[in-house]
Amino acid sequence: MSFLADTIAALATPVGTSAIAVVRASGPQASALTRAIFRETPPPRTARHADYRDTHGQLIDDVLFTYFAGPGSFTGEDSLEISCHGNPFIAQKILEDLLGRGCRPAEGGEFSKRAFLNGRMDLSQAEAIMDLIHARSERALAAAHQQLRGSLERKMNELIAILIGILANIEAYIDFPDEDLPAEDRELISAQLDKLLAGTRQLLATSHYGELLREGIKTIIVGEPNAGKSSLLNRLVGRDRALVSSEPGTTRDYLEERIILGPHCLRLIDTAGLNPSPGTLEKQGIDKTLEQAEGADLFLWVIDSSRPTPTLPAALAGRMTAGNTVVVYNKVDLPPAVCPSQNQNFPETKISALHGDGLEGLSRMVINLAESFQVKVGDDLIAINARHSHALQEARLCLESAKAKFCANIYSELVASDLRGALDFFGQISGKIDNEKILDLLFSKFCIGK
Ligand SMILES: Nc1nc2c(ncn2[C@@H]2O[C@H](COP(=O)(O)OP(=O)(O)OP(=O)(O)O)[C@@H](O)[C@H]2O)c(=O)[nH]1
Ligand SMILES: [Mg+2]
Repeated sequence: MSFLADTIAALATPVGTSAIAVVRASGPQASALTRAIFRETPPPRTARHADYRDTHGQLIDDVLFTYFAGPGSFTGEDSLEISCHGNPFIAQKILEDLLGRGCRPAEGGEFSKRAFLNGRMDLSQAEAIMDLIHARSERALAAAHQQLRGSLERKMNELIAILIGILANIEAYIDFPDEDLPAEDRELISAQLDKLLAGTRQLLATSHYGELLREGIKTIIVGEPNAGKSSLLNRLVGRDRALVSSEPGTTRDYLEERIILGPHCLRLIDTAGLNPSPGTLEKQGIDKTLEQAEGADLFLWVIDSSRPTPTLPAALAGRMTAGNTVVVYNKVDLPPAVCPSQNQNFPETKISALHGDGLEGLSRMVINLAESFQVKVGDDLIAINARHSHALQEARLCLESAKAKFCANIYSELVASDLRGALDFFGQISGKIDNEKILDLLFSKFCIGK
């Protein structure tokens, strides 16, 4: 493949001033390059300290370099990694020198793409590398590590093995149309189809959790004006992010901040207070609150405990359940009004956003709710992404259609054709099908040098 005949080079660390910067090259010329620049090819995976001189003998920097021999390297090819001082000017000079010696600039994700093409990892593992780089929380990191170590790949292989077993069984009878499948085979195939569907649905059920891990749990702070919503946001964020004032209706437009709570990442959203008789501008703010509530995963309902308890608009209340809401009685430093419990089922807690009391209890409750969003597949923490979800939904449709046809005793050819469709969609997840488009789309999302 001519694509792999090139030796590619790129900066592997962000552009900017730092202690060190890493430039790397990968491809058939890596070994010759190492010898040409450093006058030796040391044993693989052994760091060496040396001067880096350009082709004119001009010193660029003293560097640490490591040579990696294919096929046991990250990309599966011979590679060279050079750690220089973290001055973007130095890193650029080294990169330019490598290009001058015959390397080509790497495209975004090209190192990982080569790792995939050289069979060093499947597509789900390549994606896990991207998840690893972008993980914002401990849990997201754990899921990325598990995927990188093949949790999703193993599950998919399991499903693919069952599917191929059924296909083999059915296709054996296609060549003999006069023969019916024996009753015991029909029962077995039916049970295996159910198992496949259950496995597919189980993976699909992790899709939303995957989104929460990658984007953060969308947590919306709601309540009546002046309840202390912005004060709570500021407490949780740890700085004065939102305007706070004794005047009701301070927050008009919603604002969002990411925070880490225990092992979770939250997209915390402060909203306009729900005033039952708002002015025009306030009304617009409230509409935005309701809009935000539509896609919210978690609600913090802030109530001013020194005032009579308000009720929530029905549109909002309809989205809130004991499984996604914490009722936060705020201003407990003030004498309490007589307010009955809002809902026996909602977890409740008391805080003073002004003085910072009760925040640990609130955090614990939020973490508990966030924990309950996690979906496990066996012992593995699997959280599929949008691409996997799309392929699995298509596979599920094929399997459902196959099952319906099989039960209705429709020609085996049609059942087999649906099953082959499902196999193709399953194959998309590992990338073990020939589809350039998927590859280009996926790896173009990586950064240069990865
Ligand atoms: N005593 C006391 N006052 C508080 C507490 N929390 C907030 N306040 C005060 O209540 C007032 C309103 O606080 P905000 O945080 O602006 O309330 P909000 O819910 O964001 O209000 P809107 O944006 O208008 O909907 C301010 O004067 C805060 O200082 C609390 O725990 N105790
Ligand atoms: Mg506010």
